[in-house]
Amino acid sequence: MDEQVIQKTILSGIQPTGQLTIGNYIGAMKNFVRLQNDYETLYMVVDLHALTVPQDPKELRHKTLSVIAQYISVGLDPEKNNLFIQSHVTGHTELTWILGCLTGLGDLNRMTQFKDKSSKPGANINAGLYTYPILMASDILLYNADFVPVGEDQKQHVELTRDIAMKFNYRYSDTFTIPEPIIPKSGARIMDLQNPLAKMSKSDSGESGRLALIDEPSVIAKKIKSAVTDSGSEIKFSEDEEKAGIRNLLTIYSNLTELSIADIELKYKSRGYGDFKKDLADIVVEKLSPIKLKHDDLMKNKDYLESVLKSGAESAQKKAWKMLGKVYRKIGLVQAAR
Ligand code: AQP
Repeated sequence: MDEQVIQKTILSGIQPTGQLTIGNYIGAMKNFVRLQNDYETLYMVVDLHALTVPQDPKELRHKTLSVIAQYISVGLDPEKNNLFIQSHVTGHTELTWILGCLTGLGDLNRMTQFKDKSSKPGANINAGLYTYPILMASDILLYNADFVPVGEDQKQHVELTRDIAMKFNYRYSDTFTIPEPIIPKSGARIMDLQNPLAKMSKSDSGESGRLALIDEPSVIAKKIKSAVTDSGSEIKFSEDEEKAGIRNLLTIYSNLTELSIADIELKYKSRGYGDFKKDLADIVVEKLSPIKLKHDDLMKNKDYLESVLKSGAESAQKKAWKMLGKVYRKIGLVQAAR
């Protein structure tokens, strides 16, 4: 008899909190695409997470569909991946409550993303922002994900997920798979073009600090041209703080061309920042233009997007209910008569 090959599960999500950036692409989505052929994959738009900061309802609806369109545009095949919206599946918030009862306040207090977001002037510090990592743990554990492709900023949340899963398994017997993050070796933290000491972020970076996947080519060229570098002229990767700008641009260049940093340094050995930025702008435009075109096209075809979301959510829901039922039984909730 043929041995059945059990595929490992990959899960990740992106918040519809703004236009997706080249940081989201290099840090996370590039890996989503790379992994789609060899794993059972679930990629969500985490709209419930987005509610941790105030959202305009009409814009939120638009941005949520736009993220799905961008998933498809960067190369995720809806036939191979479960693409869905988090709020379309029952179970994420239910599991959050249960895991919340196992999570210590001390653990949540350690989360650097909460500290960063809540320390910003005028921050809206709500309970959701604080408990966000538990919702993320639920997203992952609900599907028994083995691997979670994320950028560097989400590593701590995946580590908390592992701790919560181990705590649950210890208390109630083996239930959850202990997930591992998949973080790219290069590009796990793409920096803001105007402030290369801060992460490029879809909601925190200013317009000229972030490169959106669906920016117009002329806008991309302008943003790269005005990216902060330093008073030097050598195209060289250095860990020095004052070289953060050129280091970031080299990282973007390398990730989009698959050329090594050493090869790029060699290529620009006797050339200046101006030449380098011009070439980088061309490379980024060449990479992003087809993504934008496909995205714009898909956004005109809402029926198609809805059909993708329907089948993605249906298949995710089956898995979610199975896991939620198992968790309810393990913790002693009486099964509802059906
Ligand atoms: N600058 C970045 N470099 C590399 N990876 C990044 N990611 C985010 N920014 C960078 C990764 O993208 C995925 C989706 O992120 P998210 O939507 O869950 O929210 P985030 O991590 O908080 O990213 P943003 O863009 O900064 O969103 P907002 O503005 O809403 O806070 C994650 O895997 C993340 O690591």
